[in-house]
Amino acid sequence: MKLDRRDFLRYSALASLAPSALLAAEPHMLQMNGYPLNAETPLELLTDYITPVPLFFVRSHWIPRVPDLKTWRLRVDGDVAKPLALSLADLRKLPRAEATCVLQCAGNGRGLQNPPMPGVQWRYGAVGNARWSGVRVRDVLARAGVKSSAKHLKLFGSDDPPGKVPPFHRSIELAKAMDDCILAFEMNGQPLPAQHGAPLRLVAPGWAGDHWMKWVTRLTLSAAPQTGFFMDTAYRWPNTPGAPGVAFKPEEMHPVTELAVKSNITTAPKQAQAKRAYDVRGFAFSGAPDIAKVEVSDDDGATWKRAELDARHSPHAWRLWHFRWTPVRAGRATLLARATDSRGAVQPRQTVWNQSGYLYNGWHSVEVEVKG
Ligand SMILES: Nc1nc2c(c(=O)[nH]1)N[C@H]1C(S)=C(S)[C@@H](COP(=O)(O)O)O[C@H]1N2
Ligand SMILES: [Mo]
Repeated sequence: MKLDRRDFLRYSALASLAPSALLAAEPHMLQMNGYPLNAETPLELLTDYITPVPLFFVRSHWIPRVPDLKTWRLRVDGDVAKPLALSLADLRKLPRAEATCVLQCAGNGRGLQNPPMPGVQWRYGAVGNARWSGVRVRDVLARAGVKSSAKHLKLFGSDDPPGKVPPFHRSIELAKAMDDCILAFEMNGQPLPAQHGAPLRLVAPGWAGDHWMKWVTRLTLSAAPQTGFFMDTAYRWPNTPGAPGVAFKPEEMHPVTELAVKSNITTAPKQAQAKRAYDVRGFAFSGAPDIAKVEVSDDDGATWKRAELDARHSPHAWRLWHFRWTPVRAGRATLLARATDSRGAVQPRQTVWNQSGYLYNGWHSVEVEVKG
């Protein structure tokens, strides 16, 4: 889908509105609940290499409190030689860094899990691929002087939940933060929109969305990870997953980090004529830096044919793919897609069930009515 003038005007208007206006979903988005704004993209609209901002999913635990740029500073403290308070202008003086990569909510696909579990019932569209620009975490931290005791980077945003509800306080392993994480102030070449974390958010290429702190106000270096609900209870994955329905205690689990290899079909005919060729399209991504292949099956996975991968790519971006499909006979056909990543991980038929429904990546199927 191309961004037309109306979309553009709507986006510019949205970007300049007060935070309370951010509670309204874009007209084509699928709003998941009443409070706050959680909206996923209809899968059939995720056909662009760069997902336009008006189509990009939004996941916010609480009503955002977008910082006032005049007074906003990025504070850096904890196990550092020199605590910092940087304005956006200060950050802009550092070397620019850019990454085109996938942002996917850990819970994308939760609504497809069986047996089901509570939580936002995301289906396919809590994912997008964007061009993020800003500065490297490593360049910011170098200015503060990281002490050798520091092993984790705690991140704080300006959003503040009501009453005794736990705040969205998180930390990320310092090694990952120093490797390839970016503090982004632009998305797709525009100032970072308020709903996506203005003025500054973390970009953690290849890692699930819970690490991508929005509205960042403070970074604290420490020897131990962050504690609290969003570290100790939420966003954890069983050390040894059990059968569907089996739940584990937090200490039998570890934090969700890398995304799982996954492919979705965005474009396929609803009805087809036997022996005619049709376009089937989709995207594929993984926690690994690239996708090695995507295959399509129309015989329940007995045989697979390779799809063609689009040339556009950078580490942890998604790969668009397409496949020319010719149904051989009349009847109901089921198209399946499965991806293999650059480390050899293959998308499984069935996702690994887990009690919070994270990282759903079972084979995606699409039904087609074929006429003779
Ligand atoms: N401060 C803050 N950052 C946050 C969140 C939040 O609720 N508060 N949600 C996280 C989750 S779970 C996801 S999936 C991504 C979603 O980013 P998006 O809304 O830009 O798509 O932001 C992450 N960063
Ligand atoms: Mo998420």
